[in-house]
Amino acid sequence: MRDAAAGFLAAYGHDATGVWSAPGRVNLVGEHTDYNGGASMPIAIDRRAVVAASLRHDDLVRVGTAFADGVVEVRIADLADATGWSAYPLGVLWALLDAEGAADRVRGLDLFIDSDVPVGVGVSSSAALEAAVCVAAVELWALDTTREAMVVLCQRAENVVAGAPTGTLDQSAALLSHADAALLLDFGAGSVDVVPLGLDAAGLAVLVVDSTVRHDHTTGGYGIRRRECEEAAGLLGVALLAEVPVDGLEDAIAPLPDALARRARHIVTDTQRCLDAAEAVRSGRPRDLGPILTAAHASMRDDFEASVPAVDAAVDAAIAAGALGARITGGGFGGACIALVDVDRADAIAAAVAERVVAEGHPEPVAFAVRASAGASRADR
Ligand code: GAF
Repeated sequence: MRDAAAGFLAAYGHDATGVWSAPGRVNLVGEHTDYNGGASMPIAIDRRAVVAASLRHDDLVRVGTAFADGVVEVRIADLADATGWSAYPLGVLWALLDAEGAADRVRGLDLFIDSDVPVGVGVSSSAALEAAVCVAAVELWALDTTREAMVVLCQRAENVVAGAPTGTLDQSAALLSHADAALLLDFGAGSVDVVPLGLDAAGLAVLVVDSTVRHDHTTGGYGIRRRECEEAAGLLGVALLAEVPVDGLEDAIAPLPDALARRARHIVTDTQRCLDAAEAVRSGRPRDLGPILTAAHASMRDDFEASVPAVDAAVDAAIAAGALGARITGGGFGGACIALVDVDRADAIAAAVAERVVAEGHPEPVAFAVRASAGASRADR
């Protein structure tokens, strides 16, 4: 927060009006289910994007950041033309003003962004940035936009301006999360339930192991999987794959080509795993999350084919070292796995994973523990 405020002062020569922040996320289970009408169970993490911001007296928007040189300047009327990293913050402002019909009655903004959410790891650095900018702009422009509406606006910015065909999982986690709790998101029903986790009380921790293999959802596998899911749904005669019941699943998907059947199986079974995970936690059995995570990894690896060897190696190594369960988290095609561990074993498991993954010829992974944290908020009050 101090760095963002200091960066703002250095860039613009005066203090910001306020500082807002939003978290990255770790998805405990339920992957690629958002755009298929299924379920997910994410936590917001204690790594945040921070934006220092002030209103201007004209129609200019300026945005600077600690992770790129220079300040990008654009008129409010031209926000949708943003490219590169600035497409995320400026795309959010465009989507917000477009939805509120407010482009001709607001003044410009000065923004300075900093973040300790690692990029390309699969912990939603982009949604954190979008959400932080969104809550700042909504407050400075005195708009009535609800958190639920912000989720959709941030997704729209990412889809339209940044060009990544993503769902609403990450933005939901960044904007709606509560400390020490997961969210149970049902994208079919549109419901959001807060599920207290009790991990501290159970002596458990969530470890993120970054494979350092980078992914990019604006290109490649993510969009291909999305199209495969749409094709499978079309062949099965459902609007969204998660409408296929888990009972009788194998018979239902039998007519599909093999790859599409496996995509469908992943979506339906991962949605069921979310319900099982929420039930385990609500019944005071958080350790039972472990096998659910490991089964979810096998599904991402074998049925959805969205894992990579370095992440598979980290998952196997974590389980061999005593993790209760482990799985790739996020969209896949690189990124990180999470491991559910006894807190007093976290360091030893992280070290054992690094040793074995390197011995198997993969890059040295980077491990860090995360805590379930609150969603976007003003940070200087
Ligand atoms: C990425 C996307 F942004 C999300 O919408 C979601 O589909 C996720 O991959 C996979 O669960 O993070």
